[in-house]
Amino acid sequence: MSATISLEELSQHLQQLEREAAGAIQEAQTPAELEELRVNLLGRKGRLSAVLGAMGQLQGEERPKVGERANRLKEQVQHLLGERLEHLRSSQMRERLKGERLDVTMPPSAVLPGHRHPLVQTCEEIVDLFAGLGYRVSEGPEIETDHYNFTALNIPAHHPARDMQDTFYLDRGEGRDQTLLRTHTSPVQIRYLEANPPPVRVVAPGRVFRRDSMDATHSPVFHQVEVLALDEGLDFSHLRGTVTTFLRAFFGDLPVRFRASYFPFTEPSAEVDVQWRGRWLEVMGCGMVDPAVLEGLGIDPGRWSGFAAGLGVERFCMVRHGIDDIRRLYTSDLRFLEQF
Ligand code: 2NL
Repeated sequence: MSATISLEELSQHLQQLEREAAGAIQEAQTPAELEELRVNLLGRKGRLSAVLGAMGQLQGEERPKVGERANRLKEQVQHLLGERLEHLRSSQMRERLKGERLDVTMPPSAVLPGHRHPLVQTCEEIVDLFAGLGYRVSEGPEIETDHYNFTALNIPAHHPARDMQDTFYLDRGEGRDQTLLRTHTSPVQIRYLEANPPPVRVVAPGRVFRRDSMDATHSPVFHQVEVLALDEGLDFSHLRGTVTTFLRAFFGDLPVRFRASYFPFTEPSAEVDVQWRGRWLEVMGCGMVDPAVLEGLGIDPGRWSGFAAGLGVERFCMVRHGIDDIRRLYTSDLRFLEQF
């Protein structure tokens, strides 16, 4: 006859199992470890099953007592496993939240700050300088008509700027109503003069369009700022003083020179150069508003005179920052843009 097991011994086994289980569960560090424990303790081939298996050796009336005891132990172990699992999960979540915490009070100097695109910064700076001289800021449509973009500016019928090669013409309209993408922001000033009697000081920033292929110095879309002053008694010295003051405010105190030039909408006209790092660079065009432009608007050129100037924002931005390729300003390369 095989060695029998007494009720006493089985009870001790169960007690020992209870102690060991409680200790092991408290020490488990991961849900996976807990699952392993559950299989070892409560699984079909686990410790509790082994104890229950030995129950067959007990006398009939003793079995229910041990059975009841074993069932209580099973429930207790399940409860402890559940508690520990809950605890591990919530501390895991606490750790994760600690790592993902966002400190909304952190000062901006501690993170990489966002900023405006260099082109936008340049444009705002230019507009601000003229705003500081008393100029009103005005904007207008990017889709213009032949009349506002060319005719009102004294640009004659067969001028090269009107060529299909240079201008994006749109389908709708014909004659003076022919639509096109504006090639400069001058039409904004024509519209401003139609709505506001002189004296006028206006600065017109915006996107303009020309049929150029993209290369290091050309883009079919670029940005322009034009300024116009119209008053009694304005002459070339006012133009020269305003442009020189503006350029020195923007680039610093450097030599500025005016060269005679030609635009259909100004007479006389000039191109303006600055001496930047020892080299003369052409940066803008200007002139006294041609009397024909004023007459077209019903403004008496005998009483009112004015000056105007226009510049490319990309060029200003590139000269200021030593950027050698206009495409840099249009390719959204953050490693490049973050430098400004
Ligand atoms: C350039 C030259 C210029 C103007 C723009 C203008 C506007 C009116 C009347 C007369 Cl409403 N003139 N604008 C005048 C001279 C030059 O731009 O090189 N732009 C990039």
